[in-house]
Amino acid sequence: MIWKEAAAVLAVILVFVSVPLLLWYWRAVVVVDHYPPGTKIITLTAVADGGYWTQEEVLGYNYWRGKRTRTEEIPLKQGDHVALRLRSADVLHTFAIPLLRLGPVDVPAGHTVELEFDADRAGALTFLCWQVCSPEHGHLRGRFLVAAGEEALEDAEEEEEGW
Ligand SMILES: [Cu+2]
Repeated sequence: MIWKEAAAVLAVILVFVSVPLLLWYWRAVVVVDHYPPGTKIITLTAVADGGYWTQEEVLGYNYWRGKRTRTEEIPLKQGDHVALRLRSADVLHTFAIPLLRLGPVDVPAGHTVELEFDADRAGALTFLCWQVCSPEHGHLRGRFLVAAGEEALEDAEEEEEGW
């Protein structure tokens, strides 16, 4: 009898340990591996209540709890290949980077929408929610700040010399 109980306890412990481990493995290995090496992976979650995008994790149980950091500026380097993993914490949002003619793509709650782009040009790239999702819809925006890469600077210098 005691063996059966011990086996049951062991099974429960195994589940409690292996489920988080599998989740960690999924996120740290499987997700990262499916992008080209060197890809910058950025997760953005849209929140209608307050109207913001955040890089922090928003889950069902912590939606109403605490304040998350509004992501307004994301630094990038010129030449970065970026993989966005877009989520919604609540209603249907839509994501777009107008300057790159990227999107709008629907970001339904409960899904992770993948979107990749190359930060070819230095400067600011505004990203925003494309549809009126909530009274605070207008605040659902931010910018990628693409810093000029060294190669780009060298190219520019060469061009100048050529003149
Ligand atoms: Cu919106």
